[in-house]
Amino acid sequence: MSTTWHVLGAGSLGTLWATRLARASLPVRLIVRDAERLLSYQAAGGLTLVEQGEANTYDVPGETPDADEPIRRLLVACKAYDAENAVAGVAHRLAPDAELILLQNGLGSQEAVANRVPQARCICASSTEGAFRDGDWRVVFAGHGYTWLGDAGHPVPPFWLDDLEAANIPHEWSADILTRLWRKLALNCAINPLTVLHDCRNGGLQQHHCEVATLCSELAELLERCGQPAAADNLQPEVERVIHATAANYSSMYQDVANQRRTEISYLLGHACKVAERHRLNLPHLKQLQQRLIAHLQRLGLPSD
Ligand code: NAD
Ligand code: KPL
Repeated sequence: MSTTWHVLGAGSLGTLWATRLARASLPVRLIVRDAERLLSYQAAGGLTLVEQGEANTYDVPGETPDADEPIRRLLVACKAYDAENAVAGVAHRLAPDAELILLQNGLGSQEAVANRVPQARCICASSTEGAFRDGDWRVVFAGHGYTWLGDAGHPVPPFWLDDLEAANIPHEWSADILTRLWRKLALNCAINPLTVLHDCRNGGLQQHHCEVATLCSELAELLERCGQPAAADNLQPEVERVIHATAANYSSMYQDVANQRRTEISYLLGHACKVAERHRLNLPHLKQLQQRLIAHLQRLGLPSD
């Protein structure tokens, strides 16, 4: 009998994973916030995944954090700023051999979760898949990609990667997951805040080449200093390649701001600035970018943490 996948967070990525696991006949349960959300979920009749215009609904059983069943495998699919609290809400149910898969972008939330549940194995993920919600309990699979998974403290891959294979979730076990997370964080820091401040698509940053280059050079300095030289390697050409390849897209932070949603700033630029400070590294442009972004979010009445 396969171990049940408990999915915490019925948003874009949580639904994308839960529906594909369910489609492969693997046992999945969805943990929603509270009894009210559970009623709403049950009334909807399941989770809907829209792929290439075709919608399919999967009757994934739902439950609240205070359900009885012990949790052995937990997919944490909340935003970075919600992850620690959400995990704290189910910590009492974690089995002694529990494993957590953390889907959060950026850095900082993974450590906070791991400290909260020191007995559990925490596996970090970095994903280039794209999905968005077009209704309650409904998600559109918008961009095919890949998910890298890894455990910085324990290089042996878990046996349940077979479940991901069966569910057609493209993935790879990564021995250097921290390097991948830092590289993605650096890309996001060089691109996302500027798209918000210049109010443009990613391609609009081609007009701000010098500003991007200066940020890349400071980010590379930070990566070198915090023991991630591989993540610093050729950062600027990679940022320019991504700007070009995604020229027509709005960055995820741009979309959050446009939809008046809280951003993950503290786990991206905020984390970079915090680590720089810890290393007594002076990165004036990065710091100024953080201050400009915070001021911008505050002007819009959005949380700046
Ligand atoms: P989302 O906002 O769509 O979903 C998060 C869900 O978690 C929401 O439904 C929210 O209600 C739920 N949640 C929060 N606290 C909870 C709690 N205590 N109990 C139960 N549920 C709770 O977010 P998302 O877009 O799926 O992003 C999740 C993470 O994945 C983020 O860090 C994001 O940056 C990253 N990511 C997202 C995408 C994407 O395409 N959406 C791609 C790559 C990475
Ligand atoms: O990941 C991204 C995002 O928008 O969050 C890209 C497209 C790489 C821009 O930083």
